[in-house]
Amino acid sequence: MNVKVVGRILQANDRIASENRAIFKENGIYVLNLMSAPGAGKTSLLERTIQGLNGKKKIGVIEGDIATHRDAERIASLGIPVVQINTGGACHLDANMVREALSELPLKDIDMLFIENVGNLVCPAEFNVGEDEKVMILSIAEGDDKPLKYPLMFQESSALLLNKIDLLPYVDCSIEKIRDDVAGLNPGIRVFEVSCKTGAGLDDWYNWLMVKGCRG
Ligand SMILES: Nc1nc2c(ncn2[C@@H]2O[C@H](COP(=O)(O)OP(=O)(O)O)[C@@H](O)[C@H]2O)c(=O)[nH]1
Ligand SMILES: [Mg+2]
Repeated sequence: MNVKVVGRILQANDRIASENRAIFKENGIYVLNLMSAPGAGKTSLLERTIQGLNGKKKIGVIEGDIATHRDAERIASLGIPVVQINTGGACHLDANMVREALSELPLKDIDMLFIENVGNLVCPAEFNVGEDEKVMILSIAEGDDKPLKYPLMFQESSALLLNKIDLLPYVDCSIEKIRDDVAGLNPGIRVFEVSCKTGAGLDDWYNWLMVKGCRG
């Protein structure tokens, strides 16, 4: 019985996600669903990326959090159109929440939309919201056992940013182990080693985005 109920929820979500996808296509918007555990660096990456792309793409942002408008305020201070969704307890964004946020964004003036999902290593990967790509951040401070313990998100993502590499001297984390395990789960995934604090490694990420965004 439970299985049927969950099946129906996911089907309904997928239907709305397809409608979102049609809206994105109609407006020529390339969409990334950014996922990670809380604190891995999603908002920091967005701040860096907005500056790094330096107006080459017109960026919009949807912020998902259980509570507060703090992340939206960080993005708005950079002059970027942003909508905050507060899920009020839900551990992920779904397609319907994103649909409602779209009416608050100037869609005609956006060509790359980042959706910062709720911090959680499991649920966000189960709900499509109409994105072109799922992108994941794992900070090296979270430990190198995470890909095997939380495989779905790594399997669903087209890119993985290993963030906080400036902390490598201070934490026990093998980047080689992460790379090997992730390659086993998802051979096609693109891995970037970055620091949103120092800016290291981010140029490759910006280039990847520009290539993807032009195709999308
Ligand atoms: N040392 C270090 N700290 C970082 C880096 N990226 C983000 N942080 C810090 O990690 C914390 C969480 O970052 P935030 O972007 O808010 O993560 P989010 O919860 O995934 O959006 C903040 O205190 C950031 O300053 C990094 O590359 N290196
Ligand atoms: Mg955030």
